[in-house]
Amino acid sequence: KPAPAAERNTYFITTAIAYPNGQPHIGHAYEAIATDALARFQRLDGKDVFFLTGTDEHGQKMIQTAVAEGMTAAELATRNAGRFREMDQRLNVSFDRFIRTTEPAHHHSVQVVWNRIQQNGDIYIDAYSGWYSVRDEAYYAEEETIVGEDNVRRGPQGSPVEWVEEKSYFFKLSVYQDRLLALYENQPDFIGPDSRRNEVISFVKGGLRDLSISRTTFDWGIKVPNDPEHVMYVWLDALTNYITGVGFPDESDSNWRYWPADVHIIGKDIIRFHAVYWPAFLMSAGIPVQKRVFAHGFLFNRGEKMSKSVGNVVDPFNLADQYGVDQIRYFFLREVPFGQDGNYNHEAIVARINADLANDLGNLAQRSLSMIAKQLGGVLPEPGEFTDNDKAILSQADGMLEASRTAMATQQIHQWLNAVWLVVAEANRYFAGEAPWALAKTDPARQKTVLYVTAEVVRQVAILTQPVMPDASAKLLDSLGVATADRDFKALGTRIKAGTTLPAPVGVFPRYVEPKVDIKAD
Ligand code: ME8
Repeated sequence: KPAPAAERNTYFITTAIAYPNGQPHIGHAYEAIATDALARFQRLDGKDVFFLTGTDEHGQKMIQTAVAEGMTAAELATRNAGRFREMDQRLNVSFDRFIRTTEPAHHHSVQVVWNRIQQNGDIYIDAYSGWYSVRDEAYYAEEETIVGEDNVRRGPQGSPVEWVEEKSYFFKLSVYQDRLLALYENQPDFIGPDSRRNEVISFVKGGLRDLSISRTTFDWGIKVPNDPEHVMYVWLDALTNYITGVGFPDESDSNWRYWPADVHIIGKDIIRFHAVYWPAFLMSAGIPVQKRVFAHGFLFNRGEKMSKSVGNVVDPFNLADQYGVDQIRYFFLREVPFGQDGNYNHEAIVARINADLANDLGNLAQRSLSMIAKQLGGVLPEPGEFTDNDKAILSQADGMLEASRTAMATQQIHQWLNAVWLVVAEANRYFAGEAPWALAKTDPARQKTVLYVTAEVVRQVAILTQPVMPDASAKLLDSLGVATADRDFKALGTRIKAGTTLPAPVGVFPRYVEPKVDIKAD
């Protein structure tokens, strides 16, 4: 039995595992970036972090696409899983393990889960007849579907459903209703944000039907033990990745110490699977349930201009090429309150890059560091006695860590960035008010103090922005002469070292300039 988190100091965080039936899109990129920022934050804060991501490769949707593309499901999965991994690498996503549900170890893990659920008396055989959405890989009750004007019956997410009738094993989900409600009651932070929690509670209160957990009309999946005519329902298979990824069923695996997961980061469309089915499966199999599920919102590209003028920038690789990796990471996490839907367009991205990064943070760093380079021989000056203004800005900088921790403990990523940029704005006011450029002649000692204080605030900001902009923050810390060992959050409790010779300052946050369009004369 794993020790409580307080003793363990572990932090296990996951993304959903994507269906590799197509190329990764901006929604996948968003989830990967956000989860990465959360993982990096906890690592810098001294936690022993395990970050799991991967691909969900079985199910009917995969076969349908494979057939349409004239390849096998296995070939399709392999081709696209590689692309998802490349996307993570391109976006600087620091996963510890990339799991594919076609791995033999995962097949074994899911079969062990099945056997345990069966031994617990929660599986019976019957026939399913009802609605199924291949796009969502979900069964829906009749009353959850509606027939639209186009005469197509659709599920609650708007995807078409089809009638399915086949022999199937069932999981006794109905008997878990009270235990699930007790879980939500006793662990009030089990589901975030609150709006999703309420949605789940009312779904469960409405009564749970037993869940069909096997299919017999296709064979692309994990075989049911002792009944190879059946493959398991893809969601039972997929959800189990979260424990396979840390060693299950080998509970002596050193990674098993990470379970239960601290948080599963997912999109709002799959909350039911994570907050209802998954804990019920775990309870039945006698495995501790995860601590929390957090559902982010959906991204929409509303700016018509974006796709027309600059091509298909919805592709995450193109976005990274056009704007820069750190820039898009910053944009999405700052712009969209985590947990809510968000819009993005070219103008909004450019505005964030130029205002927040180039102007506010970039100029502050560039102006103070180039003054140190040009007027103080590139040596970080020794400060004199601090004035009230110095003390005020330093104490605001010192307050960022707690504000950030509080925000990140509940995945309020945007609030962490807000807290940091409030200090950046304040530091710009401080810098402008103290006017160190004018002090070179009138009061050189005071100029040194102001530049020291500014460099210290920039150091703290750069340490705290590493989770969102790993490369740019590292460059900033390089230009401040901060050693690699002094870049975690513990180093926020110290002050920057005076007397260090700094490297020549380099611009870290270029302004976004519209590419020139050639206008042909003819
Ligand atoms: O759901 N904006 O896979 P998936 C934001 N295999 N997030 C989005 C999005 C958008 N426009 N579109 C999708 C699956 N997502 C299952 C998960 S987990 C055991 C199995 C999110 O490829 C979506 O909400 O359809 C989900 O969290 C993730 O991308 C993968 O979606």
